[in-house]
Amino acid sequence: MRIQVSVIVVVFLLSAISVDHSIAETGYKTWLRYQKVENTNLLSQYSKFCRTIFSTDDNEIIHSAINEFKAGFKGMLGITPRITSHEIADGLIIGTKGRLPFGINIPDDQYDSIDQEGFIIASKGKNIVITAKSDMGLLYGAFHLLRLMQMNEPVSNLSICENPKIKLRLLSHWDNPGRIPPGRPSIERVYAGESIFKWEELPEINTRYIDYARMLASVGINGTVINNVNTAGKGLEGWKLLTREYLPKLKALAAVFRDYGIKLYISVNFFSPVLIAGLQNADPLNPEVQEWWKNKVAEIYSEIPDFGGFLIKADSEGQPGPITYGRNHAEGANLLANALKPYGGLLIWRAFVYGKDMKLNPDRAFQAYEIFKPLDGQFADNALVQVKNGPIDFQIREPVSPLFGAMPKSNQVLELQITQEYTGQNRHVCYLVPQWKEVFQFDTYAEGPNSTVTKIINGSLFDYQYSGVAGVANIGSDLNWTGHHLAQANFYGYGRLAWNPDLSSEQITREWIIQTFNQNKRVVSVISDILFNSWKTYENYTSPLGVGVMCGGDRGSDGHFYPAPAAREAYHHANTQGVGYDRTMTTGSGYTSQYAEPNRSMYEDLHTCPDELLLFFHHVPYAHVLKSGKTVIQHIYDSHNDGVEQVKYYLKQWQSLRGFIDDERFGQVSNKLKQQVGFAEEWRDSINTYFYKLSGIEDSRQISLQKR
Ligand code: GCV
Repeated sequence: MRIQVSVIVVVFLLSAISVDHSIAETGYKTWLRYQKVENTNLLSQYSKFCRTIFSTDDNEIIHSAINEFKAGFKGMLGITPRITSHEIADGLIIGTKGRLPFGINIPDDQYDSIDQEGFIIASKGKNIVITAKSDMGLLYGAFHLLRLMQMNEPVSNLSICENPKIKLRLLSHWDNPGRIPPGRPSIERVYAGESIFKWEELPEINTRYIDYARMLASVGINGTVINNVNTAGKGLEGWKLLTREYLPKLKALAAVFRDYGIKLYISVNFFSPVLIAGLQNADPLNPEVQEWWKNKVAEIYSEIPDFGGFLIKADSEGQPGPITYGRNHAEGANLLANALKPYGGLLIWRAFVYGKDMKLNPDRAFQAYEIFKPLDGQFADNALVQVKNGPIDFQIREPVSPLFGAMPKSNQVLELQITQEYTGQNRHVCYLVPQWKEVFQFDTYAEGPNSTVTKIINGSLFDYQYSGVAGVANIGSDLNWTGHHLAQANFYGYGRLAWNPDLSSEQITREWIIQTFNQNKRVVSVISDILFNSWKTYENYTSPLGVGVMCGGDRGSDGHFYPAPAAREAYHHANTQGVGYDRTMTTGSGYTSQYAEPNRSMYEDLHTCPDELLLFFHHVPYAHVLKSGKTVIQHIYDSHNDGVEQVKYYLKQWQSLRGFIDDERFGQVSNKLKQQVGFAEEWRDSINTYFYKLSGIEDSRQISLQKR
């Protein structure tokens, strides 16, 4: 542990003081690499305003901004800027409204157009000015300017006004605190080492926490839930975060995050009053229980005045909840929300609830809506309902959850999964930004056309008081943070989309590649090509046409990595005649009824249901002809065969980058891609054999059969 921390410290120090290209590229610096600017025109343009920084604001967030400028200017230009509070003739001026030097005028209507976290960057004579209504706006402005410079954009005539489009931009860790029993990973579903949060050392702070906070703030994340939503059971100890022993540790982390405008949230256990204080029960209507939560929350806020709030998974997958006491989810949520309310804290209640034993529709996809829709309007105004993007569980392809648009009177959070639990973990490239873009753009028709998910979670469609997006983190203690170098793109892309879901995938991807690698045309084109196609490719060789969960077994993994189609019949309903889950109102589970028109009819009708979701909504014979003209069975064979060829092609493409990027990352990604070819072949063989045996229908291209 100590050794690891000191390695990290050394890497950090090197990153702060040197831009020597010979330094090993570990991936630790992510997109905050600040490589030397080679273009001499740009070098001289940038250097003009980077020698002096004017600032009269003095607080920790401003220090973070200035430190970032120092690191950036040193790396990109070899300049250590002078910081002054005296007027300057040419340089960088940073100041909140009213704290700019005499003679620098920013019209009021420009300030009117930004919100509390927004910023203005403007060229004024020989100066560049960053101004905002808050310190956080300045820090976001600083990261924006540094991004432009890393992208080698001209900065001579700037006039930028930016606001985040979504209020709550959260990261959700599934890290298990406490002493983890042998064999139990310190993070659930992260494939990049152990948790970065070292509970035994806290409140001692290590440098990695600071770099973590920089990384989050650089993409605009403003809240982090540091522990797993599974807080008890099987050796999990997350519930202990509410004990007194942990408060100084939480306080120390909150202080690091505060300097970067990031609020601390924790996941809590519904039975905390019983587990921690030995109360008889945790019934939300028991005054003793209510009092316990109030006192507990008061204790937290006395130490962490800007504490964000609680996230909770209740009555789901073994986690306790209000149902034990005959109370519903809203009653459970309001118990905690009421305790948090006096301090401005938020309570985020997850809607990931399903089960066989709840007298619900047997279709798992049906259940969250069935439970939560009737509770709309009953949640406290500082409570938010957090809904996964799809109705099952972060599959490679699912329809958007019908709960979006169905709860106009309940604040909502969209939950996305950055960590690739079902999408290749740290061994397959699977870039999820294009998938998330589709989710954001999905039209729910809740209030007629153009009722997109974006408008729901930016709060505008239903005028939510609070709303946001949460990404399940893919960060661990590996030096490159995410296990696979290319998985950093998912983290970056998540943050950028949370800031502005309207950014194009192309822009985000280009930004990430140039900052993380370099701007050589071949590098940009090859890596974009691989990233952009990787989602579809993974879908091709694992589970096309919306067929659903196909993985299983443990094989030393976690059951969500290797193919096991026979074990997942409950999800795909394959038999000798056909495949797919009938979720229609006419003959199936009736799930299609949960969508507003025209989505309901579109999914209900076999002929209008999009092919990529066909098997999610319909059970069809193998000979059913798709819109492409192919039969379902031939599509299954072909997509699996093609998927493997696509991965082989990525490997070839990647190998053309030798010498264009650093050897370390080149070699490590090459190895990952070689392994990915093997895994893809295994998926292809397993799935194609499974369907051949079931259907008895030959592959007309004879490819799969020759392989067997
Ligand atoms: C944190 C899935 C995952 C679990 C996860 C759960 C959830 O079931 O496999 O690891 O638990 O979702 O989102 O709560």
